[in-house]
Amino acid sequence: MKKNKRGATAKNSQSLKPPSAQSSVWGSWWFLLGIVCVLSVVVLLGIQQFNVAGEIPEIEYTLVDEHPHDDLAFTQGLVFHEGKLYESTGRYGESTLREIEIETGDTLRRVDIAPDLFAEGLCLWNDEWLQLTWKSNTILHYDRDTLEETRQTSWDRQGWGLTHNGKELIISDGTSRIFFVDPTSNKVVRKFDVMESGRRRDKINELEYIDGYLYANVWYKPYVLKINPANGKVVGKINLTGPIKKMGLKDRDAVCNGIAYDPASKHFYVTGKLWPKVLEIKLSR
Ligand SMILES: [Ca+2]
Repeated sequence: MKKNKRGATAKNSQSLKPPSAQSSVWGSWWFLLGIVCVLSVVVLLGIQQFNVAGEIPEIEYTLVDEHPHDDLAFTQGLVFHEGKLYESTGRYGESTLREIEIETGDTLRRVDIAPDLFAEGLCLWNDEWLQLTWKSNTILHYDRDTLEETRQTSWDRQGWGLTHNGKELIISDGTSRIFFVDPTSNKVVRKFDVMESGRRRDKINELEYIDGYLYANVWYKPYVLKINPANGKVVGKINLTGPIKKMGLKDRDAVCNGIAYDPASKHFYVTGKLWPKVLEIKLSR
């Protein structure tokens, strides 16, 4: 029998293996299982790391003060100049340019705009206020001191947000695209797409250029983006969800759309369409 069993080694070798050989087979399985587990952990950690790298860091801020704001103002642009706020409000038949006293929210001066124009972004360029219009391919120009309309120039896209970097006008048109524009010809000098975690971020709205960065509202989003103007990448986000909730806004259109900056105090003034308040905030960095 012994001999016969040994003679059948080719077919029954498994059962005839000594215990040490069988345990080495099981050992191989455990070894393979171990490798699979280690690889899984490595892959999971990699995915987690990718997510962390892809997240846009929130910029911490302090709410310094809150000021009254006309809750009928459909804010499209906001600028700080010599201790006052200048605001562009939109909608057909309601569009205005306003000079606002910050502490009271009172409108000190107001220019009513032709009812067929829907006003949008606002900036102060040298001795002129420039005000975009939404779909009229028109930029309105006003005397800086008297607020009298002096002329109109053309812009061949939709107008949403407007600011400048001291050299070029910077315009958003409701897409992810930002246009750097020669202020004498209104010709596009360069452009980029705003990129958030590797994806295009569209509906870029009100703008403000501050200390080498572009800050932007996004239509229907409760935050301000901080954008690197060299490449369009979003590098930070000011989350206004907390103060917005406290205001108890009811209107769906009451969204963030005003960014102004006082370079002396380094305070931001942020508001939105139909908001009852202008928030004065200071960033922690
Ligand atoms: Ca602005």
